Amino acid sequence: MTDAVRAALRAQRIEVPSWAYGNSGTRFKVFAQPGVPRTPQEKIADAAQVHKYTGVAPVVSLHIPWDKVDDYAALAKHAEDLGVRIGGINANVFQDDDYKLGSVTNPDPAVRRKALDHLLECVDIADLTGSRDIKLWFSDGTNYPGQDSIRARQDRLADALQAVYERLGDGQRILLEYKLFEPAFYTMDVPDWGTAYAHCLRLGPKAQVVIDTGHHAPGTNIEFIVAFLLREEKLGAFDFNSRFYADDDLMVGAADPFQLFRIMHEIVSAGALDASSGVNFMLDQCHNIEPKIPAQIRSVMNVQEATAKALLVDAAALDAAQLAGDVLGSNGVLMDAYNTDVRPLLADVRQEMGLDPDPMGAYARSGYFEKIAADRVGGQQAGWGA
Ligand code: LRH
Ligand code: MN
Ligand code: MN
Repeated sequence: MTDAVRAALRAQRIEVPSWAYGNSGTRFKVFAQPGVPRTPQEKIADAAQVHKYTGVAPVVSLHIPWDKVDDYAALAKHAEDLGVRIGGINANVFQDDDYKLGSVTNPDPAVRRKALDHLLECVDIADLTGSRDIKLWFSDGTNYPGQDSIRARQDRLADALQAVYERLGDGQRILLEYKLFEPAFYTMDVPDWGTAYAHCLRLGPKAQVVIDTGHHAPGTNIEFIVAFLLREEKLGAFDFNSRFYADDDLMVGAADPFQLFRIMHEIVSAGALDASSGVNFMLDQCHNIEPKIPAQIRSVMNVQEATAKALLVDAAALDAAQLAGDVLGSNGVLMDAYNTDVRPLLADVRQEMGLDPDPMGAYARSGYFEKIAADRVGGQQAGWGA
């Protein structure tokens, strides 16, 4: 039992976002931090630090054009030289003036063409970086009743998705992300998992849904969505983060570690933790006021802790209690696992992996922060408040 848990923890993989290392903030203020990366290459170098001290975060997502470079194959090589690789390519059709009324659902065909060209460019980039995932999130929607046809916008969305789907190479897939609101406040064109699921179902097996944990109405039962999509083989990935109110993009496991455990329990009990399941565990966070590399390390550790607890659930006892209709017994099995202190186990697993048992301390002692703070002047903004 413990051997299997340890092996699963050693094999776990978490993908970090390049944009977590840049300066970020809210629409009120972006706070500049010392040592922040000036280039995509430096963002990847920072991400490599997270992997160096956790051993389970060897993949970095890019966001285009935030991470635009002339030579993507060279960027992939740079990542490899640092011991990591490039993961998902995140499209960005939300920050140009042209997209005021939408991107792929815009009533103007010229704007739709521009947006689709960008999505196709992201597939080209994925070819160069060897990436499997093309991740699509659309800020498209409307603010006022009557502003545009809800149905026509769905048609335009479906057309764009179909064109991207047809361009996918072997082994590539579309990951479609939904969001309840923001920036649009009346309708979003992909507001929820049901809409994303329906589009992915029509497209085919190479289209799956992304669950960004911050993109739901308060109180939404996210683990139900996880269980449902897994059953339909339509769960492609997570964008992990925490929220107290809306799309807060705080550190995963900070606001509600119990929710994270419940999500990981669904993953573990469906056998979907392993990379072969195709579920990609990504972080999508912004560290507006806290130092960024340690915040990413902490986030990875939070996911590991929730995973370790989920792996400790006594599946046989849970099964027996559930089949016996033992409500309190089955809940008790789950809570026993959740209330276990897994930090000593994880410290041990890290030592088995040849790592320092204390990733936060090891990074702080490494001197990396002092070095980047001295070397890097004029760090980049992450993009927009993400
Ligand atoms: C949208 C979102 C999406 C973007 C990211 C920066 O709120 O979650 O994943 O790509 O933020
Ligand atoms: Mn997201
Ligand atoms: Mn978001």
